[in-house]
Amino acid sequence: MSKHDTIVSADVIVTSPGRNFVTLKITTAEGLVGWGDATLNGRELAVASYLRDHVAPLLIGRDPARIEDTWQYLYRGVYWRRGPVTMTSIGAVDLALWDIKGKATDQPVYQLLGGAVRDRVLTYTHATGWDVPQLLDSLDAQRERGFQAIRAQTGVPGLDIVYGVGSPDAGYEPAGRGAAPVEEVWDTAAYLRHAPGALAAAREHVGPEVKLLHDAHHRLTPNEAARLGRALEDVDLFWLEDVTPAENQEVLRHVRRHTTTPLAIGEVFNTVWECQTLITEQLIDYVRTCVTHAGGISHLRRIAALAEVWQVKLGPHGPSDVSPVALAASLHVGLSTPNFAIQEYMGYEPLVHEVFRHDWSYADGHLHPGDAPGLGVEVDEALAARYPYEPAYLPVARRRDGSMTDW
Ligand code: CS2
Ligand code: MG
Repeated sequence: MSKHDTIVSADVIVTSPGRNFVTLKITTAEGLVGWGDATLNGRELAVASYLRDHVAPLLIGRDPARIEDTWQYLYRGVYWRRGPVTMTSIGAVDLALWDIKGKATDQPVYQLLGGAVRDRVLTYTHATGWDVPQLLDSLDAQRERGFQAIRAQTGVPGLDIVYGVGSPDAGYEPAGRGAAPVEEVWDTAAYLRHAPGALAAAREHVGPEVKLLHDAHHRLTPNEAARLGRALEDVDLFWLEDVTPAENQEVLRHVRRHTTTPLAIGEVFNTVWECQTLITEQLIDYVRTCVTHAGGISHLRRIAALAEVWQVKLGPHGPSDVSPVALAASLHVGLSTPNFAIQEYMGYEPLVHEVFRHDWSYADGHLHPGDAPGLGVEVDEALAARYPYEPAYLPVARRRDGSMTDW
């Protein structure tokens, strides 16, 4: 890329090869193409419009090499800063520009981030079951695939639908297709009666070495979270995730006072400022911010840098509802960031791998971004065009009395 290269187009591709993905394509005058993931599960079209209507026109003519200046321009220039739509849009631009810079220098992005600090990135995947026997079978299946770290989620007696539990033979996709969210019934008391026993059975089954994780998915009060964390201490979890909605980060002080079970929070956070108290007061052990939803590689590295000062590690969100472009970007950060601990990897349906042809690879419980220039993902636009967007929403949850709670 010469010093005179400029951005000549920024196009948004919405495709649905089994589920909706939003991808930003930035092209330069010298023919370089960069890809950025802009998928926000359940609000995909909001990000597509933000990019098409308010960001793309501002990118034309800009220097693609000026990644940080573009980040600052889009973050400070919007005035109405932060939030998932804005930060996902900025994240998509950031990923695409890092992709371009890698291609222009013929380097995988991790080399531009300081080079590898490890040989491969530890990953975890999901095991799930409507009951404990099904969960144990799912744990066995994931261990046979080589995973050393596995998240365990089960159904709860008395509840028809529970977060994280899908059909045993298909991946779990939380967003239901249709014009409105599915409404689920949630019962915290039933969950707290069931979870400790189910997870203790999982630990008994897999033995002491497998890293077990569990996601409470924002549903507990601080004291309920403290009780659950204490009840799980003998299960020796790698982490207990999203124990409570963390808009009020100070409530984690209560949880922290009562349990040493490691805590992970952050997948719904979009900037370092939302993680600041959690990190600087060491209220968490792992920060979960996702490269797509937290402003891209440039901002995820800022979060990592703050976390490193306070001995907090990164465990980025990596569900099937961010694209293989996002996973690639997260792995380039993971390979080059000292306090990066683990990458979530739910896997993708075969068609998704055809639409997003990637250089990253999985083996023996670890991932590697590959050494292709840039992020190492190319989008098959013709194939993507065959799968138009389909309305899909994440569920909502109500208590048994009908009042809304957190899904
Ligand atoms: C979950 C996600 O992977 C996780 O930790 O919290 O599955 C989350 O529910 C989805 O990404 C929401 O779209
Ligand atoms: Mg989660």
